[in-house]
Amino acid sequence: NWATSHRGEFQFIARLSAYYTKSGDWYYEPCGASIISPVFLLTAAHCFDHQRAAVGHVVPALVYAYLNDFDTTRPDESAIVNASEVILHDNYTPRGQRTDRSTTWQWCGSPVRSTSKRSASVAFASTRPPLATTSDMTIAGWGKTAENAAHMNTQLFKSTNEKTLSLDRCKYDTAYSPDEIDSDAICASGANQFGVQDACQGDSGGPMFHQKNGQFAQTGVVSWGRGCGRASYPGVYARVSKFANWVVAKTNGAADTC
Ligand code: 4AZ
Repeated sequence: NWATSHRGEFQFIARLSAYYTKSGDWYYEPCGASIISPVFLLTAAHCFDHQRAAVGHVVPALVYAYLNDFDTTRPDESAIVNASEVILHDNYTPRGQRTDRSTTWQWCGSPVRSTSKRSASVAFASTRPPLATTSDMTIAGWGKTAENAAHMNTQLFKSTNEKTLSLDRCKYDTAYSPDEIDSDAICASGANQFGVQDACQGDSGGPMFHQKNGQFAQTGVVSWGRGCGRASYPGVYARVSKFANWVVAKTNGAADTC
């Protein structure tokens, strides 16, 4: 069920604010993220689509993360960090290049290196496999709670009992066409007797996770889906186990140096 979390329940979740200019106007793109080391956040590459220059890297000057945030109207100013580096996965293809499948290429996570050590005081989400030891996952974010909602939430919401689907089930037992779902994706459905709980716009980049031995382990990164909460279209997440080695390679050795 979608429900408000309580302050401090998921200390490894951060909220991203990315500001960018287009045709002289300023825009702002909200996303979720997870804290995976003292200085790295993991999020979805497509959160940086608009900042991706023709040469293929982003300008991180105006990327902020609110660590362990809860109420967006009352942020902890001391827990705001500025990204010093944004690392996009090489296999990531920005949306817009294939207009008919505009949302199917959003699955690669990107760690954001923070310039602050502030996050060392909060919990980390493990991205090491084995991860999907249970199909009972939780997602959390500030995104819309329904496809037709007008606004994002000001408080961090959570949906528990998200069930992961096998790759074959997602390919063949949903309304997606099989070639939309590749092995780097993991689908999850939050259908229950109350309806369907699903990630939605604004949740992108945030974690799908479960708790194991008192530790949060992250299995997915909110990526895309056809609409939100449609019974035949489960949420699609980046499959973290497929990127765990990449995350380690990109973050090792820099974890203690800001
Ligand atoms: C989005 O637009 C988005 N139902 C994220 C997740 C889902 C749909 C849309 C999954 O960021």
